[in-house]
Amino acid sequence: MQGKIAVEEHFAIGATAAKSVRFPQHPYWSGIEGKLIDLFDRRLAEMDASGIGCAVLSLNANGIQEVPEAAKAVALAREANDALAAAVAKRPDRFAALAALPMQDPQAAAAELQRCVRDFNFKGALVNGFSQVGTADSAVYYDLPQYRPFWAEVERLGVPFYLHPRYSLPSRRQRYEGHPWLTGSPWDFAEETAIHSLRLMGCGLFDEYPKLQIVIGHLGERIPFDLWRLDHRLSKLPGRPAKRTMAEYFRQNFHITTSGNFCTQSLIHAILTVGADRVLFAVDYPFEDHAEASTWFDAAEIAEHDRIKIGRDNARALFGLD
Ligand code: GRE
Ligand code: ZN
Repeated sequence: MQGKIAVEEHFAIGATAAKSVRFPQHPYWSGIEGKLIDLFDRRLAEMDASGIGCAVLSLNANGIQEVPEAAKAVALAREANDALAAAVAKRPDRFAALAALPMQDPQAAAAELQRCVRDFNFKGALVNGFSQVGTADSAVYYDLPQYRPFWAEVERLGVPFYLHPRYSLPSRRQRYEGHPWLTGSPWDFAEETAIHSLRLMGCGLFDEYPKLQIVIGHLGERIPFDLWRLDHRLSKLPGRPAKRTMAEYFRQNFHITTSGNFCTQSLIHAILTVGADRVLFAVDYPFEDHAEASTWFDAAEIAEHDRIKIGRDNARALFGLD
């Protein structure tokens, strides 16, 4: 399929690039930094070769979220967003942008999103999970009451909020003890992002702001597979603030992307769970390969009209792309 839009595509600035290199000696990881920094050469050539017309760009993880000092987080987010705005201005035909946000300071995060949408025509925000706030060993989630005014502003602006995975804190990983290979992208990323999504659903946020739209990657961070059981078991338990079922929130307030999960069975399950209007194509470059994602997606056994929606039209509508 030509003219695809890919919506979870990462770049880095000097201050964040090296943070994504987990094993510097490993051939896969040693190439990541250069690919994150490059926006126009290799990236555009690979997009051309894979039928990707437009990449919606976002800062690499953990990005701003791992900067405990709020003032530093605010300054770094500004720097990253200014750099991204300058890059997109060079190729507005090929790129769109999601803002990095200093969630350590909810008011500053709302102001930065407002600035990016108003001054740079950014299409929304991408935030890398919980924020470390004040001290490195802290994890603050956005279902907490101090974020309600932030969410009010997101709804008012009418832009989507992409909740992206991040590395969990070593002090909060007891269940992975002795098995470090399970941390990060193979398993923990989805677990972390799923829990954060469920916290947002269960806290009543979408009762207060029913128009909010959250985007999650990796074909739903495992939520679709367990959604029925989640509501089934919750129906027998008291004590959840939200008014409706988790499935209702998931179908009305979430979109799912194919980033880094090129499995046709899971794609079909995602379509059956939220509908073809809420599934979007993404690669997750440079952690994933443009060609591998596109070869899979272009031939996946789904209806052609769904391929056009998922590959392009849903992203156009959700992010307001021309
Ligand atoms: C990411 O998307 O941020 C990411 C990583 C590390 C491995 C895989 C991955 O940071 O998708
Ligand atoms: Zn990603």
